[in-house]
Amino acid sequence: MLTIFSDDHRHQDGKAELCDGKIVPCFEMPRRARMILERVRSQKLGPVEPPQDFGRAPIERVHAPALVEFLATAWDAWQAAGFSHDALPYTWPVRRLRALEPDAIEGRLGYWCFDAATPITAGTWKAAYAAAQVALTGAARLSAGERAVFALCRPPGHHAASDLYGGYCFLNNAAIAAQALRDAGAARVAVLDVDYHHGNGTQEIFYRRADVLFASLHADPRQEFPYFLGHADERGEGPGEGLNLNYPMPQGTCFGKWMEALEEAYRRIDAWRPDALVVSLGVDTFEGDPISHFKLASADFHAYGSRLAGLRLPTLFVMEGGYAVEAIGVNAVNVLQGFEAAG
Ligand code: SP5
Ligand code: ZN
Repeated sequence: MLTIFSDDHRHQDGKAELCDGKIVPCFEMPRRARMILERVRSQKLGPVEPPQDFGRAPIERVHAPALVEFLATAWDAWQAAGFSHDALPYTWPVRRLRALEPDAIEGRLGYWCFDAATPITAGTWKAAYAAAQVALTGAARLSAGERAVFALCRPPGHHAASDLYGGYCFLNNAAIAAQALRDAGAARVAVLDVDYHHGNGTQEIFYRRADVLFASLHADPRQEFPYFLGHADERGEGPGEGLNLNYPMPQGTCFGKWMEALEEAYRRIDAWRPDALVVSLGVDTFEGDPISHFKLASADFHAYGSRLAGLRLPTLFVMEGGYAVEAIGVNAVNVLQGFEAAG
């Protein structure tokens, strides 16, 4: 399988995030991508190629230009305000307040970002932009006839909505790729999100769309981040009614139960007859993940990778979460090898 990778991911190297009331070192770190790349190489998964540059236009097919401009300029504004440490928000326009963008960068962060765990650093834009180009290059190769491509994106993307970032995500790589597949001629694209956390950003972007189906297996938002989206009764709206499929599961879920949800999502995707599949590949469902609570073992990743090949669709794997850094390469590449083993 072809892997697309950009070394520019290393420019997102945040120092700290707010986690359960404590400032802790960022879980989303450069070593994650290095470990995955190392495993791709040692397992001889296939060639590794750098991304092409498709510019900002395909990013703005799913994101508000104002968010993209904010991300591209926030660090400069932060520096101009006299700060040199990572930029995190601390006030948000929640209910009873007004969602008007203020002038002060300290307030603008809370306007555009929904959590206090996604630091903007000097290199954030460079890294996030590169990750989007990695996803776009993967989509282009799929459109050109590849059976499957691995977009080794970092930072991740599935929590980023059309005009909101957060959850370690800045640009929604999977949504950008799905839209690019549509624009290259695929009439229907399915996005299957297997990250431990709900893909709230992807859901929002395609919620009213009849041409993109979104299915997500994740920890119940009543128990887990992102807390405020991802319930089973969110089924899409208008032309997208019935094309948003959420499978929330309790903390402690084992592979058997998880696989039952995957089978249900599989049937729905298969019955919808899409032209391409985008997999938001988070491996934070692993039993050893430091911030998550599902119980998948490394071999389980190989098993469900094999199952995904059964859909017989051109498939783009887009890397999302996974924080057990020593195992992340094995787990991610196991999915890809399982897929390939099943043809
Ligand atoms: C892409 C992705 O996986 N983003 C996940 C963002 C999760 N951020 C919140 C983490 C909160 C962890 N709190 C539980 C700590 C357990 N000791
Ligand atoms: Zn996650």
